[in-house]
Amino acid sequence: MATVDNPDEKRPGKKPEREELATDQQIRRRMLKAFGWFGLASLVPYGVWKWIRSQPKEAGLPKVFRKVLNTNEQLANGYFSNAHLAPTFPKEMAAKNVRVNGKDGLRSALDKDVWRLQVERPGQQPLSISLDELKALPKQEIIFQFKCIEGWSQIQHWGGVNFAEFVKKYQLGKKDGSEEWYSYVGMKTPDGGYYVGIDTPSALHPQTILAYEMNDEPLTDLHGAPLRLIIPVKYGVKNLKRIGSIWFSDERPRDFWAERGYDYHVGL
Ligand SMILES: Nc1nc2c(c(=O)[nH]1)N[C@H]1C(S)=C(S)[C@@H](COP(=O)(O)O)O[C@H]1N2
Ligand SMILES: [Mo]
Repeated sequence: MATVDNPDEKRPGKKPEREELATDQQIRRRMLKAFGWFGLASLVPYGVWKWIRSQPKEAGLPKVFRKVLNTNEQLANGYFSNAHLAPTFPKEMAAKNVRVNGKDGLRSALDKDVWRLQVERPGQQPLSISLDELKALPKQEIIFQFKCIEGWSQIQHWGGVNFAEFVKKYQLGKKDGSEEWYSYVGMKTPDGGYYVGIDTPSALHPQTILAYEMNDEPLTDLHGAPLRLIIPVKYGVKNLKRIGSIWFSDERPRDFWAERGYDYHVGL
């Protein structure tokens, strides 16, 4: 979004609106920026990059990106959020007192010793993954401006596993025996009290992580311990805290705030 660098332009308390989206000129500029592959590639772990690039191509773009060009809604949301990198900041700029917002799905106690990430897979047994297994994957950190649609933003520092790396490691997201991706990822808290749906390209964006640390410490309960989603190309609402389960699907997953009138994609 044009407003990414200047959050003050956002109208506090209002829902994000389509007309904030780009002019033709901005679109052309962003296309250049977006598909300067070399630049983008340098930010993604090499193995993951090779894997995304090796996807079947349509008109010169890996299908997973091309797919989001196909409808206007996704042109407005997934496409740019996928290609555009959120600005990052030096560690010293990260907030020490990190805001807490939203306790849906967090109200019951959680036994972190028995917690495991459930991954539902069509036609297969669910996977059950421990935090230690996730921590064994390469750690990725990000310091970026977290934005809530209620009108506040804050520079925050998170660490965890790159989501695309996780998907690759556990061979998720593609339809059985094919190279075709499911369109969405769904996630919910263990008690089902909060849930989000995310278009696959945004989930595979190089800055999307499954976070288990904030400011170099394990997550606190109110920030989503033991594992939360950090997806800088989306507003706060999509950054689900306390992930219980994850699944890929072509059916648009239920989304807590979309059901309460917000735009489903709420991309930046
Ligand atoms: N489980 C759960 N995750 C959630 C929410 C929530 O209510 N429950 N609120 C969302 C909203 S609106 C925001 S802005 C961020 C806030 O994350 P924070 O509390 O770490 O600042 O969490 C998101 N994830
Ligand atoms: Mo929010």
